[in-house]
Amino acid sequence: MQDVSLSPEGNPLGFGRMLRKEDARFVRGQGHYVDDVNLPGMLHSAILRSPYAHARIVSIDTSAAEAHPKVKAVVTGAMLEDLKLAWMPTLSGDVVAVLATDKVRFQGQEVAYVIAEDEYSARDALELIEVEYEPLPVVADAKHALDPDAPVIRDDLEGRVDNKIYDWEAGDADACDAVFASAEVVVAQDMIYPRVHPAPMETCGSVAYLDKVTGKLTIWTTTQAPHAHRTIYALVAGLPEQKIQVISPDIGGGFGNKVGIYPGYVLSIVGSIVTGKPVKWMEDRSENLMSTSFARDYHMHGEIAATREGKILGLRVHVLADHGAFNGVAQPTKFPAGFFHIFTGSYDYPAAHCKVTAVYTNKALGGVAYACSFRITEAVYLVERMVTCLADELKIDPAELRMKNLLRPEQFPYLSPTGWEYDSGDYPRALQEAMRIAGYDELRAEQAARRAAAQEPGADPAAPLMGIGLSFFTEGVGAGPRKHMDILGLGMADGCELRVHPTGKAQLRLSVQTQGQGHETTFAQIVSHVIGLPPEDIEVVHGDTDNTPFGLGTYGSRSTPVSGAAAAVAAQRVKDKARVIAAAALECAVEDLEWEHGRWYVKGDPSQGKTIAQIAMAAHGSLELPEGVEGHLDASVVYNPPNLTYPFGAYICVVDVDPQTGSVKVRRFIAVDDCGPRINPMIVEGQVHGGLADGLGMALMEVIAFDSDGNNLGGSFMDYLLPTSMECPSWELGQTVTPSPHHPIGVKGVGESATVGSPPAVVNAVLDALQIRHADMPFTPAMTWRALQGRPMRP
Ligand code: MCN
Ligand code: CUN
Repeated sequence: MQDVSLSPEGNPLGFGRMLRKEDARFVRGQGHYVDDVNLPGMLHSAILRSPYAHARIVSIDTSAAEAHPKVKAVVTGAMLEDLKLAWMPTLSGDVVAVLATDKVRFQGQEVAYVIAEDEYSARDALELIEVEYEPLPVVADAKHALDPDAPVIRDDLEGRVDNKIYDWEAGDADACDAVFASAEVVVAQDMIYPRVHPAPMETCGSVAYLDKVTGKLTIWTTTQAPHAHRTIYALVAGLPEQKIQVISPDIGGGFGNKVGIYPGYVLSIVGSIVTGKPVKWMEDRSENLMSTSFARDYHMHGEIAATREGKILGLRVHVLADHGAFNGVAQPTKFPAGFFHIFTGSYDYPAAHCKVTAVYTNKALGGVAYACSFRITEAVYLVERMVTCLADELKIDPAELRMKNLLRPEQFPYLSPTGWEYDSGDYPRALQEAMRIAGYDELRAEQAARRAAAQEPGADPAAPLMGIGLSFFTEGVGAGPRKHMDILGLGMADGCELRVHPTGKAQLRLSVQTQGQGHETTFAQIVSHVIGLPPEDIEVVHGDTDNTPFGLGTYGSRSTPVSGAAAAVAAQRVKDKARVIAAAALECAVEDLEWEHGRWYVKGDPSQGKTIAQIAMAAHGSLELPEGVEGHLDASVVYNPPNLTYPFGAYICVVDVDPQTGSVKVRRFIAVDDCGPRINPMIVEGQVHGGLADGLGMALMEVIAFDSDGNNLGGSFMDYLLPTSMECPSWELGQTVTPSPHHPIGVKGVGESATVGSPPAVVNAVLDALQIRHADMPFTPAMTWRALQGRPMRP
């Protein structure tokens, strides 16, 4: 594997550092996003949203808005009911209102839709719509959603008498209870993973055009899964699928925010049907923060059992999951709590059980999103907090306790107590590497010296409190296989097509969709790695359902594990076919050919050979090919992954807390990631940097809180704080490389790893500094200060 340094001489063949191909347009401001789509005669639109979290709609008067000179149409839920479009399915089999008809169920819910000549008129006209609401009691706190007197939020669903969505369990409860009953030590801890938001730079939007002559519907939209969206539009609107084209141009970040289908997308289609014109809908920042997929909102009770020496025996957990007013979670159907049941983490013990109770509340829908890996974020936070609490209880160094319990390399493939088969790993090595980079022993010595100094008479009361936090994570990314994993019945496999043109330049068509991850670069590198064409000669096509094969899209860090495997297999097929063609051209037997990167040659006579480009020309020419071999040089693959890939990592965070203000400074952050071989180490590092910033943000700043009336208190960037470079330290990265045994080129996903792994490291560091067993994130200065005073925490 080469790791060619970035150089002006050109790009590496295959794996290695290479500047992103897409940056040529991005750094010139030439990216093309949904809001850059402008069609002749295009109209604009805006959505009226509910100011109440829970209220009956008594009446809606749209007459003044309709009279606005620039308004073309006003749409209400009642009109959609006539079209049978008032409700649509969510990704988890619930239904959600496109426009509210009977009630509004969260603040920010869609109530009416205005289409006008320009965006400003559309927004002005929203203010002319008169809605009479009758406010209802609100469920703002998941802990009270199941109270006997709680109002039933989803009275639209037949036979509903309460707010429970489901109870779901994994693991062996009896075996787990037996272990806990006889364990020497049991530590219990409640913790909340607060509601946070992916907040991509570009908000969500779409431009829809239904051409009434051809019957073709074209939708330019912010989607991480164009093919799945197309199928769902076909099912919802009853339009023929071959007449629907979903185009996802450049996307300014997704982070899970663009997996689902939002009412706004459907409304832009309705707008085009009603007006006969293309209609654009783009939400603003507050709409994005208030109404599109939030993440987490898990209230967890964990219990960990161990021997006095620190051997972990079992872990059990009960989760209260706040799903908001509609169950809109995006995850494989069989797993209502996503992959949360991977919560046993990276350690070796047999007893585990979890129960997840999900409830409706008067909040926006969502539940996954924000680099969630289908809830592995919550799982890793739980186990890494529990292990740290156990270390505190046993007075054992948290690194030592982890080292004692980590799975050993010879245990792989490892079947976890909740049924996951971890593919490969060398965990102790990764933790040792992180401790080496950190200088762990010296850090602990410094901390001890500082603590001792603080006890001296006349010690400086403003001296920072130093904390060291660890986390070790195992991720499972790359969903399917399709037998076990589907979304709304669509199996999780991905297609890929590779065409090598006569002149030896290639085109690779993907079913996944990049939102900043650099697929145009890394997928070209995958093909280059296998067939030896330079990456710049391989054009990656994605994000247009008319021009790419079907597949489930980009989320859960699945692109490289699934679609990347498809690309590698397609390239391998091209290479195999090239061998047959080379044999015909060189008039020798296939077995007599030897491969060197990019070229087949005759064994023993390297001068007699054909490059892939030469073979491509021959494949399209008049060369006589053997029986059964078709001309041209291309391949088409559907890859159904046999298992997830299991990347892992060891993170160490060092913080200094100001005891007088509660402000937390992250002094150092060491991240050792193992995602198998790195296709493009620069891109992997960028993914890790981004994820670490996310994790730091969640641990220290980000939370979408609600008041008791269900008012969203995080609806703008004034209240919903995101980290900037000012809060981030200079990340210190390391790596180990453990290939996946089942992936054709051994790679594992990495896109969400750092977001999954870093929050517990930061939280563990802050609590270590405060010398407190537990307090809930985010550790804003106020929250940290309050924790220091021993006061109860509140958001
Ligand atoms: N890669 C690599 N070597 C590996 C593994 C990955 O070079 N061993 C490269 C990949 O080829 C790809 C990138 O790293 O270019 C991320 O790959 P992967 O882990 O397969 O993740 P996906 O491409 O499926 O991206 C999804 C993931 C998710 S789910 C979220 S959320 C998130 C993340 O990516 N959203 C992002 N990172 C993001 N980065 C940006 N800039 N924008 C987002 O919206
Ligand atoms: Cu869960 S956020 Mo990413 O899978 O798109």
